[in-house]
Amino acid sequence: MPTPPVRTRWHRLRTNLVFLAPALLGIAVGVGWGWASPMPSKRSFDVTARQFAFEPGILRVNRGDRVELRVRSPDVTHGLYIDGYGVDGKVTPHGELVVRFTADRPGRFALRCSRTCGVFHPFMTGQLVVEPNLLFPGSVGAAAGAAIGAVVYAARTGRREP
Ligand SMILES: [Cu+2]
Repeated sequence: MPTPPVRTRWHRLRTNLVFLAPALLGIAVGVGWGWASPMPSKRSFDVTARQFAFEPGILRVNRGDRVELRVRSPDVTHGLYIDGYGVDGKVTPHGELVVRFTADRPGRFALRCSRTCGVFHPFMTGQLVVEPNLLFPGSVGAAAGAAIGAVVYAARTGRREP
């Protein structure tokens, strides 16, 4: 019976590769898919616009999210302008401005007050951060890749053994 240990080790390595290669490929495909078509979700923010800041000052969303901003002002009239998204609106004292848009472009975009609201008006800024959203599709891809690897492995061993 010729069963050298070298062959066993090679077989184990090859088994790992059968699992690992599709899993890595799955991650790559998942991340690529994440760039192309992120899973959208709805994100709502209550934003206070006051002299001379937005609260919260940084809004973090994932690419593809449907974003809803409910902006209120406790003092004077302010505006909300978002660079790169063509969003511009006015919020009157104790009024509410509702802005809806889809965060379809990843990156960092400046929020600015677009109505002169006092001496420090030019400093009334914030930031919209749109993350590329790669983690979820990447993990789905890895799971799918590992499943494919398991099926391939089962098919190969099933064929070899009588
Ligand atoms: Cu302002």
